[in-house]
Amino acid sequence: MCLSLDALLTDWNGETLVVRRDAPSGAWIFVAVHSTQLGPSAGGTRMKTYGRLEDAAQDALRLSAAMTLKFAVPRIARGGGKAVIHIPAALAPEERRGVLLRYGALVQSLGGQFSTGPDVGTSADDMNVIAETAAPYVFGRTPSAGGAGASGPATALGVFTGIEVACERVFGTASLAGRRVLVQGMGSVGTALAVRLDAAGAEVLYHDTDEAAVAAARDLPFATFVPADAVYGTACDVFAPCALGGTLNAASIPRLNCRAVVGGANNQLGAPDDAERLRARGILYAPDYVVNVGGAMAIPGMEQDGWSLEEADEAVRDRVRAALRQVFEDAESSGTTPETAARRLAATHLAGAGSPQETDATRSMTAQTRNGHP
Ligand code: PPY
Repeated sequence: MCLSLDALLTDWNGETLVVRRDAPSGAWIFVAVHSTQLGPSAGGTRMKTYGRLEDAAQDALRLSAAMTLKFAVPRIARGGGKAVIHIPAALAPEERRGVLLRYGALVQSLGGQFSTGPDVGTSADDMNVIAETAAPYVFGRTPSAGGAGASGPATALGVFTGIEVACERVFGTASLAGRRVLVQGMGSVGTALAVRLDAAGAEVLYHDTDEAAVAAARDLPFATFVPADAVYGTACDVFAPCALGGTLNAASIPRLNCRAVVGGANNQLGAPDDAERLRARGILYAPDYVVNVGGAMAIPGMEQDGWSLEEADEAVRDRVRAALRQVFEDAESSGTTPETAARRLAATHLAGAGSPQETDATRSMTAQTRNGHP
């Protein structure tokens, strides 16, 4: 469904939206700062081709709101933001570099209100380029450029921990030995998750719509490919959405044949009702932003707070485990869905930092629109 910009902005309870037309490439850049209540905002830069401009804006707005929840649940002192670069078509390397440099200058002009990192369609190498014009507001550069590298492995560690917590709740043991997990999407998070699951003795099934990703996954001899029409119906213990958002919806949920859903993708629920749909089917859902915080926790932790890799891994494991256990317990004791329990937890943490967010009284939004040229 495509919403008007009016509806998108009215529904979004964030702070600032910057819109920039990149004339040389024909790209549109959206930087959405949803909240700076807990600290300056941070969030990845997503780069892809959308059907319509509204779709790109919607992605930036929704993803920025998810980042606020992601940081608020484990009480990380950052706010939610996200950037989307909507490119008209695949760009030649020099054109791509040009867009990233001009985008970096835009990030720099925000003066630290927004810092960025990798997301779908951008890599650690891209962060190196963006940092040429946006430093110090860039996370996740390559180690050779002084960064902590790709965020996928840390995100996968958090998702893996979430799967353990869900299994502990559903089966009475966190051990993954012999558990069957279906990974939807074999990008950087899905692949790292599959490797961890195999090392823990789980049986790994996977699907990806992209032929190159499937070809790469063939290098993982332990993983079994599942065709597109069997993704939702295949029997498994845990279904792990690690591709794009919206895969849990009115069409897919009735087909699921699993006990729990725990994955790395952002915004997995197509609509708010889908959390209740999952609960009605007896499927335990781990809210995406509770378990996919690993990259956003570990990379800034290592680059800004001086954590070692071991300290970052420990922080991701401990904080995801504690948060998800609490969310499941709160959901059970209050007779609600884990999604509602997690939102309440985030709201409590946000309220503790200052005035409560997400109430009608504080639902103020200032949309600042810029249409400029570099
Ligand atoms: C996300 O978790 O969705 C991100 O945006 C990743 C991120 C955010 C901030 C710094 C590094 C990675």
